[in-house]
Amino acid sequence: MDSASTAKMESARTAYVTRKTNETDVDVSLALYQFGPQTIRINTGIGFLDHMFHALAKHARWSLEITCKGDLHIDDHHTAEDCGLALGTAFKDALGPPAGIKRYGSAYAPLDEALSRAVVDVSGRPFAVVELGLKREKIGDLSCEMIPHVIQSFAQAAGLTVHVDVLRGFNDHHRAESAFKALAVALREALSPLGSIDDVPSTKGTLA
Ligand SMILES: [Mn+2]
Repeated sequence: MDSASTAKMESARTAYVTRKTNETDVDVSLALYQFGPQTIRINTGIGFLDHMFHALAKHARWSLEITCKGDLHIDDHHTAEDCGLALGTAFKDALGPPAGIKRYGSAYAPLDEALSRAVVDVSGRPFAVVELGLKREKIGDLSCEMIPHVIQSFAQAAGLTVHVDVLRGFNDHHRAESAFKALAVALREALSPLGSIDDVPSTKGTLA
């Protein structure tokens, strides 16, 4: 792409989402195509969740800012779920009509002994199968049961079909992180420009 179309792509597919309930107050700012230096600032109040969103943004080549003030005095559930939903909404808003993109993406990402595979379809049909096989109760302050739930919440709000599997790995931190990295790389592929901006990648002629 020449620099004019690069600049156009960078400015076009961005979103700002705020989601406020009695349980959480989330702000998300997302730029899906960041060709220059990325800005990534994540503060959800849950360190390991920040680490996962940071890995996702970094390897998807997004600029992403998330701040959340959630009811962590209860537990991590609302914060983790609502951050996933808000990020998904931002993704959907930023992308707009899913034209001029490859649509499908798949990737493997290792992290030392751990290996994950992610397959995504920017389909407008939310469906998530997430098999992480985590054994610990928590990683840092994030419950392991919430980790697949974050990916499911993101996929649901974003309108993505995702299949994420951790294929092997002993260390749960590595397993989870490799899953987010694989998802990031798969999304980067799925969003890669293909054809013209009027080109809807569907035989049906629409992805809604
Ligand atoms: Mn790590």
